[in-house]
Amino acid sequence: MKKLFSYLFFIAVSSNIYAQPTSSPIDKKATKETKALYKNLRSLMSKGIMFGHQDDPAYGVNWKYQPGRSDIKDITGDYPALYGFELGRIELDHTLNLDSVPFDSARRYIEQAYARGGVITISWHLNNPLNGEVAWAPEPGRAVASVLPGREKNTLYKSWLDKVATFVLSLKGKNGEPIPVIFRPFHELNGNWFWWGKDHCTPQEFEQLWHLTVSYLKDKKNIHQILYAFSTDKFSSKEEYLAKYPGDEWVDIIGFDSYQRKGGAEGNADYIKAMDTMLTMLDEIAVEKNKIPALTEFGYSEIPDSTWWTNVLYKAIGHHKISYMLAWRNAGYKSPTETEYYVPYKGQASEKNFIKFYQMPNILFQKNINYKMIYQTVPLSPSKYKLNK
Ligand code: BMA
Repeated sequence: MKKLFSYLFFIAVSSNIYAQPTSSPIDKKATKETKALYKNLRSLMSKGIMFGHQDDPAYGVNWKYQPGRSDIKDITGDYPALYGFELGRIELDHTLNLDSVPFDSARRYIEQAYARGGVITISWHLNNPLNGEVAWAPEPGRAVASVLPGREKNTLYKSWLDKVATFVLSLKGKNGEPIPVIFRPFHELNGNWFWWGKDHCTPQEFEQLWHLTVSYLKDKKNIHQILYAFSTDKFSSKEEYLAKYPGDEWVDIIGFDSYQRKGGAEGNADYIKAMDTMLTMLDEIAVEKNKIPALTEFGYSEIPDSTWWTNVLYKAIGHHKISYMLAWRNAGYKSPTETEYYVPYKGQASEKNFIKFYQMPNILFQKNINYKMIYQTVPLSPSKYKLNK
């Protein structure tokens, strides 16, 4: 009897949100690799946070398009565990995305990363369908409404989704299987800079836009290799976070984007506090809604603080259970007044400290994962499979 009680107690304490057997992607027809990814994103949370980088294999601060290269690899000898890619301008049939990455190269990088067990997430800074300008040119009250069913830009918007669909469907593993991707459209929706932003549509309109997008890709285009990520910008309450949440049946992953903009001791302390507060709220929402939490974009451009990785970032996130974190792109030189990068390159001030961060046992890179652990179904108990650390 005593044994039975201790067994029941063990079951009770060991069952947590990271191992809920009932949870599965919102797409009931998700491919087997997509289901495995979903499950493993969840179960790996008990080991740590997967580290990701936008456009990592495409370019770095002082280089572009050199096969196999990565700023992270230059420093650590290792690749990230997760990669972000961008589809902006695919809607216009361009061959290069808005950051000049050829879509054909992005496809190749995705295939290579997938073969290593890397996780892929895709953003889409799509143009404003109403005025034909960039994503950052809102038409308050009109642009989101214009693409909804029966409205003037609905057909145009669906033709844009057709192009996204063609790209996603072209992503294949070596046995011809569809490569799973985490699609994160309409991000930072609680800010006002994008045409889908806070004051530019009602919650109902945003919800309709989201539903239209997901059901078009999933049911009309029959794409079953997508996990859908909902991601806001920084937020100050759960109510704010959920103001335009499109519903549990429409979202797999929940996250937010948060950048450090202010330097010095005060800037560091503010960032730690803000991140910690937001991650605590995100953790709670994830438990309540049974969703996978992630830090969908983060960074401190040019990382002027040489100990930022362990003294600021790790302090803010290290004790939180999140599936992954995506550092934004190492664009490098953009103009005489602007340089942009979020992970160090060789010789950058925070390089050594990044290596320390890389060695933290709960920060996961390529060396901590492999194809099997991510894309093949494994027993839910993390102790059943080996991490390399
Ligand atoms: C922004 C900047 C831009 C880029 C855009 C989309 O944060 O990095 O240079 O065009 O993201 O990737």
